[in-house]
Amino acid sequence: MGGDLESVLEEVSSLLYEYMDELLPSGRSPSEARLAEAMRYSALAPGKRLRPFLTLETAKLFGVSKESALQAAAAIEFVHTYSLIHDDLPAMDDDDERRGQPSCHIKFDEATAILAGDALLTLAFEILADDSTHNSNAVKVELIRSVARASGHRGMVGGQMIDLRSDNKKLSINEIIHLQRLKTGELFAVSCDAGAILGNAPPNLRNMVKAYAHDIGLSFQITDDLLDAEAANDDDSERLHKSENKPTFITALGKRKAKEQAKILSEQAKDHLKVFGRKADLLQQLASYIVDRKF
Ligand code: GRG
Repeated sequence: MGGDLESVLEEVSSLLYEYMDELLPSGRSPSEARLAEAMRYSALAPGKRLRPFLTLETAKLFGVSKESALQAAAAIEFVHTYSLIHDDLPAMDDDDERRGQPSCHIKFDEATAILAGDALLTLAFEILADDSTHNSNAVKVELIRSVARASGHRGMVGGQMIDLRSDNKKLSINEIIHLQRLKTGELFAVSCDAGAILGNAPPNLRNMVKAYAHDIGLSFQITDDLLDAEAANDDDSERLHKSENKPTFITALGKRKAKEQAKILSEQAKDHLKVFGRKADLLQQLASYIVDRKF
């Protein structure tokens, strides 16, 4: 990984921590204390903050103000955090650990985890609609529409539904691509699109950053499947969960081809950014980082 990218990802993490800390409820009143504590526990836990990084970097390509970009970045990270909290619940993936700590429903309880997820999702849209996100209502409506679409039945929730129904099934490679494009790809795509929307980018450039995001989204997922497969060999308990019965890129392609495909997608992603020249250097580096990562 390039030194530049490593330090920028660290900067994004601390910037986001402070920004989200301000946006999250303080929980000072006793009636909201438990819900606020659960929201803060999950949202402020150490994630990689890849989606905020994508929003902040694409926003730079289109001359968006830092405040607008941070508003969108924090909102999308809250949507992502809600999805992780709900994904860990016993009714879904049933995971006891997340981001190196007990999952929200283990630390609190299931009802609190469901409500903390719901509250983070709705807080995200309150943030996007805020005056400080953009001075044009038309821009805000387009942003809200795009984030809602990427999160809902045509995006992440739809992908999760297909995933839950695919246990013990043999899916074709195209079906796996479709599932993953919805489950993780659409949120990656809107993380980039948000920067373009806020910067009133022309449709061709919006499409370029979305195409980049879709390619890195798939290469991210293939790498995730490879890391899961390696964890199964190494007995890495946090990663070693119920992936055995799931159709993955590894079950469809085998390890060698999956690795090749992740690299091809990463190179393809970089090609989409050529039009932006050196301004997109960090986004280019991220495409490589995603396939080379070890966690
Ligand atoms: C419950 C509506 C709903 C959706 C859940 C995102 C998701 C859909 C489930 C997460 C399960 C999972 C491990 C998916 C694989 C890829 C992925 C999204 C991993 C988590 O994202 P990272 O690695 O997480 O960016 P951090 O913690 O770094 O933010």
